[in-house]
Amino acid sequence: MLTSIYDGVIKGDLQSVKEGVAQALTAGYDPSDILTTAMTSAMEEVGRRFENEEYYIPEMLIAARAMHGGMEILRPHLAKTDAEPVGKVVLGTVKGDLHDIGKNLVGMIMEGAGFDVVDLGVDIYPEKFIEAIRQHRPDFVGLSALLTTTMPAMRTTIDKFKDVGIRSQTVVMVGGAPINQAFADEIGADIYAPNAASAARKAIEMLRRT
Ligand code: B12
Repeated sequence: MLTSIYDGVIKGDLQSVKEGVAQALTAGYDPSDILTTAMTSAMEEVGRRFENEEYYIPEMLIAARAMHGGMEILRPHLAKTDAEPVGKVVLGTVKGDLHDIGKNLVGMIMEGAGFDVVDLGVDIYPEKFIEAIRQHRPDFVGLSALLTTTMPAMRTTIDKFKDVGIRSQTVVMVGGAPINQAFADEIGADIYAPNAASAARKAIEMLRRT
């Protein structure tokens, strides 16, 4: 069953992914297993094919659309709804970058861990992050970047937080495939997490410490 979801994402077959996810949930598969074993691993394969020029932008786009369709069905199963929020996070993909699957996953997993999530979307300019921080007063601000060319926008965003005097009260988390701990340290981010589960875990650990 998970194989058919995996194949569906790779082929960009939205209908079969949606049906596959619904069936797997009914059959009692763990939602996070469906996500990692069948879906995110399929996106990795899509990336590999793109790199090898077996796939081009249209194939990547339809795979992403299929992934989104499946995630929408999984979302309520990953997210808890009843408990009081443990904290608040503002999330966005930085300026110039349109990739949102990873960021959405971080949002879903953090929601599941009890966070209130304000998702600003993609191509978010520093000014928009600043506006959201002032409005929502989050415990964490999560910046996502998937392109090496948009990694510098993370630094610019953090620098703008300093310029307007909100850096010290803002805990910045960064992530995305090209990001690592060394880069996070270099740009002065507070938390780096390589995946959605560790993002939620690290955020909770930090809240417990404060
Ligand atoms: C799908 C995809 C697209 C889709 C995006 C659809 C969408 N709605 O997101 C489309 C087709 C639009 C696209 C476009 C482009 N893409 Co693209 N894309 C991908 C692909 C195949 C998958 C990305 C993905 O969703 N991965 C799955 C998720 C689950 O993983 P993830 O994003 O890494 O997220 C996890 C962690 O990184 C982390 N994380 C992510 N964000 C955050 C945030 C925080 C705060 C934290 C703590 C953690 C965290 O947690 C996540 C979950 O565990 C990758 C290849 C790859 N393997 O990454 C290429 C890739 C990222 N794309 C690439 C390129 C080049 C492009 C384009 C420039 C192509 C072009 N010539 O037009 C454009 C750029 C458009 C733009 N301005 O952004 C390159 C980037 C190369 C580079 N060195 O920068 C890649 C690596 C492909 C490749 N191998 O060459 N792309």
